[in-house]
Amino acid sequence: MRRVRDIEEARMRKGNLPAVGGGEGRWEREFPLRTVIADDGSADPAAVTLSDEEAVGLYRWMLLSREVDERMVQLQRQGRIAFYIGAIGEEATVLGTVAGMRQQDWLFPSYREHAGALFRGMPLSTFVCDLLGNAGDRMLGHQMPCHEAWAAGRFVSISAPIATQVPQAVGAAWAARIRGDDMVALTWFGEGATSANDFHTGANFAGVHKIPVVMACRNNGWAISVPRELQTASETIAQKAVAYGIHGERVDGNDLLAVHAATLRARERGAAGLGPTLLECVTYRVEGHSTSDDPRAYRSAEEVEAWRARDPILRMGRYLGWKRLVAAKDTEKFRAEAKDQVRRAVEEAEAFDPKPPVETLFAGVYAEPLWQQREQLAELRAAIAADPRTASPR
Ligand SMILES: Cc1ncc(C[n+]2csc(CCOP(=O)(O)OP(=O)(O)O)c2C)c(N)n1
Repeated sequence: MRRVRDIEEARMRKGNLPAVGGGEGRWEREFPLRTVIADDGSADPAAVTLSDEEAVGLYRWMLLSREVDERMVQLQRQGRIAFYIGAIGEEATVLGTVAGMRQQDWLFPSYREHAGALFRGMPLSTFVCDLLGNAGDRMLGHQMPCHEAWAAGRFVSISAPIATQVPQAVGAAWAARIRGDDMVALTWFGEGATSANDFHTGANFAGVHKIPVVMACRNNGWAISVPRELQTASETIAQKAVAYGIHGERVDGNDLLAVHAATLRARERGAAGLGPTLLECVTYRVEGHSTSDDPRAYRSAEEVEAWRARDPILRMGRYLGWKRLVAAKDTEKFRAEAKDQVRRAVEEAEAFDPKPPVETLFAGVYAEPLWQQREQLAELRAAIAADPRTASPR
């Protein structure tokens, strides 16, 4: 605990930039933090890779993502869902990257990128059904809540075991290249995941074989209660690319335009046969790790407040204001619409039966149920017939 406090104090001395590198040396210069939106909201038009319409659209996606996260935490607190893990403060990183990819590209998320699934067409009510594990849940209640997949949108299942999605993305991209498909895979992970074996396995293989993959690191400063500085002695995450002979970049992850432009560059490199990119998006996890976490136990309110002031939604709002595309009253309207959209989705989801049919308990496990499964199912049916509360959700 003492050590964490020392780290926080050091961060504050540096202008409270926990995730902007642990030192002031060579690597921060070698991998400069790229930004597009200036503090006053202005941007160099030559650096902007989104049309006005796309920029407004993505702003609305960020607002929706925020609303979803806030509402789902409320549902968890009310006991209506069991668990939630959101991306408050990381919206520009998630949406800037997914919007920089093409529809044919497969996405390999960690566990905070729900906005990516929604952006790729997963209906919001289906997402909520998944959280409820009810009859509308496409995972049939087999997954942990908050572990959605959306195959139609090429969004692979959320992956809780740290960094396992990295070699999976590399493998999928390799397969696509062998088949001659124009597909670049995108995978997301936290900075903590760059200490895990699978990150290294994936990065190494992708480097050797020049695999078309965008490795997007959401450097949000914390791996649950472990600060970035205790996670890795690297000054930046981007510099880890050097060890694998791959391209690395570091962008301001709270600047949607910077993230989008960097993703386009990374995708282009991959598609052109130049191999993977490790894209470090410097952002901050403003809330707890998940609904099971209380970050007040291990970090100061001061640090969090300083990051709230750097909110990616405010930043994008300033840009759109500078462009005269969105005024404060428009934001209020967008917010109200997002709220309504989420309210309707929750209503629709809660109208489903609270559990998937009992027959689906073993669905998708074996092509033909095993005798043991048939026996267990018969036993369960008998128990439900004897006392229907056996099947009740709570
Ligand atoms: C292999 C494995 N070890 C440990 C965990 C427990 N765990 C869940 S999230 C997490 C921290 C991950 O931090 P980071 O990669 O920085 O991502 P963030 O949560 O900050 O987005 C840990 C240790 C796990 N899910 N999988």
